[in-house]
Order: sequence, then C-alpha cells, then structure tokens
Amino acid sequence: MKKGFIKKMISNHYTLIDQETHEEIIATARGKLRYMKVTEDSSFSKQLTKKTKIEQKITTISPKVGDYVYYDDSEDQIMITEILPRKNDLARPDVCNVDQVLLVFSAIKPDFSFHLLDKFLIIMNQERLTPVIIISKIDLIEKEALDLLKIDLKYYEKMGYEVYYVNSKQRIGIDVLAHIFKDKLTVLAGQTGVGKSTLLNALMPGLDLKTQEISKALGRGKHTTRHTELYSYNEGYIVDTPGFSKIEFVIFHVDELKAFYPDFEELSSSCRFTSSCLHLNEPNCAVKEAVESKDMILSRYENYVQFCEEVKNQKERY
Ligand SMILES: Nc1nc2c(ncn2[C@@H]2O[C@H](COP(=O)(O)OP(=O)(O)OP(=O)(O)O)[C@@H](O)[C@H]2O)c(=O)[nH]1
Ligand SMILES: [Mg+2]
Ligand SMILES: [Zn+2]
Repeated sequence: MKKGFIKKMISNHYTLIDQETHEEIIATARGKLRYMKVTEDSSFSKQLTKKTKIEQKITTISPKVGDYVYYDDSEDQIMITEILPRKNDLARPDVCNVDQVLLVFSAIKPDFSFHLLDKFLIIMNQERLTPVIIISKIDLIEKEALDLLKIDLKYYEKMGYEVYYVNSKQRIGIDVLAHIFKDKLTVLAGQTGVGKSTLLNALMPGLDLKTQEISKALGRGKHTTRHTELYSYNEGYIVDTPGFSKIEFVIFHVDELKAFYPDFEELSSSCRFTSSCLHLNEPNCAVKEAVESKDMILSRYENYVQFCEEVKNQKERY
C-alpha cells in the first residue's frame, strides 16, 4: 500500500503527493471510506451541537484536503483505499491535519480588535490549534497608535504567542516570516479585508491571488477568496481562506471558558478558591488582582467577563 497526501480536490478527483517519491498523482475515492477518529475534536467555525459530535464518531467520511491516505495503483484507475486518522479537522476552510493558524488582523481598516483576538484564541485552544498572530497594514496606521498596539500585544507575546507586523503591499516584515511555514500545514484566518491574500502574494510573488481594493465607504475589503487549495511554500503548505464577518465559539458552561485562558490558569493557583474560582465575583482572585496591578491588560479581562455573559445568555435560550 502506498501512502499519499491530498493537496487538492476537485469533486471526486484528488491530487495526491506520494510520500516516498513526492510525485503528483491523480486518484479517485470509492464513496465514503471508513476511518477511526483519534479525538472528539471537530471543527473550527462549523456550528456543532453535542449530538452531532457523537454522530460523527460513527459515520464514515470522504477524503479531503490535508488527509494522509493509502492508495492502490495496481489497477488503471488509482484509488484511495484508506484515510489515516486526522489530528484535527476544520470545516472552514475544509482541511484537516492543520499544524498552525495564522490569525491575520489589520492594524486599521478594519481596526484591530482585542475582542476578536481573545475570541480567536479561545477557539484555537479549544481546537488545540497553534496560532501565530499577524498584524497587517502597519503602513496605514499612525506611528503612535502602532506603538500603543505593540505595547498591549506584548502581553500576548509574554504568554508565548508569536506576533509579527507586516506591510504586505511594500513587502515589509515578510522575509522574517518565511521560516514559520517550514514542514507545516498553515491556515490563514481572519476577517474579510484584513489582507490574507495580499500577505500570501507577498510571500509568493507570482501566485497572483485575487485581492480587493478597499471599499472607501466601508473601509474594508469585499469577500474575494472563495475556494480551498494548498499552496506549496518553504517545504510546507499554506491555505488561503475566505474571511468571515462573524465568528463564534461553542461553549455551553461558564466554567469551561477559563480553561481556554492559559494566563488565567497559571494565576488560578493563587486565587482563594483555587480550582473553582471563575475570576468573576470571588474574593481574593489572583486574576482580578493582576488586572488591578496592570500585570494583565484590562481588555483581556473585560472580554472574558463579556464572553461569560454570552455563554450564560446562550444557555438560557435552550
Ligand atoms: N496599505 C496596505 N494595504 C494592504 C495591506 N494588506 C492588504 N492590504 C489591502 O487590503 C485590501 C484587502 O486585502 P485582501 O488581501 O484581499 O484581504 P483578504 O483578507 O484576503 O480578504 P478576503 O479574501 O475577503 O477574506 C486590499 O485592498 C489590499 O491591497 C498592507 O499591509 N498595507
Ligand atoms: Mg482573500
Ligand atoms: Zn480567580
């Protein structure tokens, strides 16, 4: 049995990269294939209920971009015979076995949002995906405003997240990015118009992906990226993704939320109610103390409080 990696898919035709020869092969798949899930993790922006999670465990699946598969080339038509277990599986973009997600934000147009960053980081932690933070359009923002943004983002760097600043139009800050893609499958994610496709074009001149000129009235781009395809880059693969206008996490209980805050988790051993503290109204809470002493940026905490409210309100609707 030969092993391949799915780079591209058009209806039932799969472009495989043979894992030994690195040759491209076109294969098909017979209906849906059996496969065992390694974890219960599923998706990224797909709406999930607890019920669909359970159902997914027993259903058969079709191969998709990012899959490692076994294939049979003994007949005229090359067939995919088995899908290897996926380490993760995204719905949008429709890829699996993702190694890292580039969270792309523009410094301005649309404005950078800590609310969106914190929400994204919850989802990344929940799905056990590794994020890298990219701030684009640094040429469009006032220097003072950029400096302030950098100071606040230092908080995230201290948490261990990598933050890069780019001006994709003039290819500034692009070369230092190249190494992060090596041997990895990287997905670009971010609001529409933040400059994901422009960044890819800057990394891979000649790729010539469609981008949209900023709509003057809205100050943001229109939806321009539509399909899923892996691009080979620096011994890895990159997926451009259509931007979203809204993204939501799926969390059912307030007490689940704090687990996706590594900085809160680290402090919680110093809270009076060590494991049960929700860092909301409890006395002697180390998280609240960190906000007061300015060791934690205020927005980080305020967004958390707001997300707790959202989870509570969502629960009341069921
Ligand atoms: N000045 C400047 N403009 C940029 C930069 N990056 C992107 N842009 C502009 O921002 C607009 C939107 O960029 P796109 O690359 O199409 O954005 P996108 O994130 O791919 O958008 P969707 O595909 O809709 O999700 C375009 O007009 C780009 O030229 C940058 O670093 N500096
Ligand atoms: Mg795009
Ligand atoms: Zn606490």
